Amino acid sequence: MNYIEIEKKLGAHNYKPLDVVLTRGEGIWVWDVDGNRYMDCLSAYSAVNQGHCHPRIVDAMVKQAGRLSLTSRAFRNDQLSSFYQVLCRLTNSHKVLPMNSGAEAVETAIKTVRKWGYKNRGIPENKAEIIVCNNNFHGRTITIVSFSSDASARDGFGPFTPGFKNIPFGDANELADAVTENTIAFMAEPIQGEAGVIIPEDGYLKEVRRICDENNLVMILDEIQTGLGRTGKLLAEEHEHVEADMTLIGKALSGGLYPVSAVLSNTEIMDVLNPGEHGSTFGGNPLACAVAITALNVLVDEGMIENSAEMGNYFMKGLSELKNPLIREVRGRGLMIGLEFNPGQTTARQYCEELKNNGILCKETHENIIRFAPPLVVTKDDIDYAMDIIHKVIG
Ligand code: IF1
Repeated sequence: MNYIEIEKKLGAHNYKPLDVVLTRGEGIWVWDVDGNRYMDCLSAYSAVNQGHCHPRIVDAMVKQAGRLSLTSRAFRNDQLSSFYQVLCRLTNSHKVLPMNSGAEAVETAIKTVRKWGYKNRGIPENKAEIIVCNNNFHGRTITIVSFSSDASARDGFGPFTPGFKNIPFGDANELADAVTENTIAFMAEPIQGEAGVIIPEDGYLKEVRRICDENNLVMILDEIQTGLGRTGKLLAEEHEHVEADMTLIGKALSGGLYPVSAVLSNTEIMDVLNPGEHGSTFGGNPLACAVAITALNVLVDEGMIENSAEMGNYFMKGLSELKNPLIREVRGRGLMIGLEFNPGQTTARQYCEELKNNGILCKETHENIIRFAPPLVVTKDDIDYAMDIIHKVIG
């Protein structure tokens, strides 16, 4: 069967994947339809932090699928309360609003803080303003691409949603300068993922926290990619000992088995929502909740967060020994790692193709950055295995 030809003929061309057709996964490994094995160094953009087809999560999913999958929120189900408890206990949050995709969590946060701005801050109608960062990636809905600074995410998709102001990422002074009387919130990724694993200077989030407090702004952190162990902490905000008012999680919340996202919030903000004002058919369904409860427990019980910190350092040490003169920088936190080449001198894509041909799957971001983000169950031996190949391919 010609998978690729059929996809090209019948599918929308909104992706340019590596030409590898996968059929099976286990832990850090995936197999293609010809039986070749690859080490997954992308983890579905951090959605499979717990490793492919984690047996405990699969088991929870299969059991719940055979019992009750969906009630809608017209009725209650017996999994939702446990999901809330596990999540609030782990993240120290007051309240949860469950959704499905990451983009829906972002949209939910935007709706909620706008309402909070009008109700609690007395912002004049339709004037609420949210400050966001250049080179952000928060998803692909019309409202979200309205504040993207990436031309390809926006071109041809207007008219856009107003109410956003963009500032450079990583400079808290820019935030302080951008605040107006109608500013209600600041939203950012703690480490920018799609932008190329951009890590702000130590102290940035702490300073952002201070400015948000000073101006009564809601601090929203999009931890959809950085959260759930990826950076070596449960949430990346912990590296700076700060707590956002709203935290968005998704991706690995299900270990990659099902789309599950959530908005975590304090009570004051979440309480502005009343029945009928927001929701989703599938949000908070029992199947999603059962899967997410187990995905969270697995992350903690099996020491994956600590392993991410330790193996991240080991992985980065290996990469820092590369001799290729075109390498500009290796940076990362935990197992969220970027390898940047000098722009214009080579393409990251060609190395990704060559790595794929040698049994390592990873993906370029922009033309000159490779992202390495294996599942958090990776071991030293696995990294040694990968590093031999990476050194052979990249030099
Ligand atoms: C694709 C990128 C990564 C995210 C953050 C929200 C969302 C994402 C910080 C939206 C999603 C995904 C989307 C996926 C590729 C991937 C991605 F390259 F596009 F930018 F990871 F870096 N906030 N990121 O990273 O979550 O609605 O997709 O569940 O193919 O678009 P979603």
